[in-house]
Amino acid sequence: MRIAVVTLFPEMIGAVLDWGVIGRAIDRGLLGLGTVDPRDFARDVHRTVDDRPYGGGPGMVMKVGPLREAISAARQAVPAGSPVVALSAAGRRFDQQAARELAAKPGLVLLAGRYEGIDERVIERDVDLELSIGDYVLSGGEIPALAVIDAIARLLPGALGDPDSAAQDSFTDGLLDCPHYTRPEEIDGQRVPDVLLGGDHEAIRRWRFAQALERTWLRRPELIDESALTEEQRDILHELKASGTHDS
Ligand code: 9D3
Repeated sequence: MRIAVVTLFPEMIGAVLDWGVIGRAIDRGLLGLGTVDPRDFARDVHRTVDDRPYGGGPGMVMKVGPLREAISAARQAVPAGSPVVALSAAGRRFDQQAARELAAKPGLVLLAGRYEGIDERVIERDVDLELSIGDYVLSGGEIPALAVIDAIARLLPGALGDPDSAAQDSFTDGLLDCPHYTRPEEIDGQRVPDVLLGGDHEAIRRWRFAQALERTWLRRPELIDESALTEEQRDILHELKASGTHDS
């Protein structure tokens, strides 16, 4: 997959993505990443990329001219059929389902806005989809673009070094993670749960699933889709709901 990010702060993108899973995906050639800076398409002496909003009010708006030219350049850098996705606080919420859908595309143009926003005519004509990463106010689209790239890159086949990691993710897909422990077995009276020390892999599998389900039920009950659970999993959920010992 090839991703081109349109941004006034290209250094923000490279600085984060050279590391870890994404850096490896780039090294392995699974992911190609570039940036296009609208300022490089501004022709005036001040290289202006923003202007005052019609109708007045605070802040500035990203101008159509340099932004459109930057988007065109970005489109040339990705395969045909790659959608243009704007990061916007007013967009549809980005979630794991959206990550899976975007990971199946041949490429993406990600448009990270600054200032109060982007001239609406760019959104109307040049943008296929607007995405938000959550209901809080950030100062621009670069951090959301990084979040979207990270979520997509780790879904690319071969991106996770250990093929088991990818399979593990689907095991508790849509649930919160179970607790994790490593050595030592005991610190200041805090012990690793006995089941994890026993080597009964079926018991461990069931314990981890029950933990994930219990946490999800307590913290994010709206994530649980009972119809997507197996009969064994539904039984664990019903025991959990009946027991009422909800103290974790
Ligand atoms: C205080 C400014 N707001 C007035 C109602 C509008 C606003 C403009 C620009 C809010 C945020 C931004 C910059 N944010 C993004 O570009 C952004 C974002 C976000 O702020 N939160 C969650 N997801 C995203 S995606 C892009």
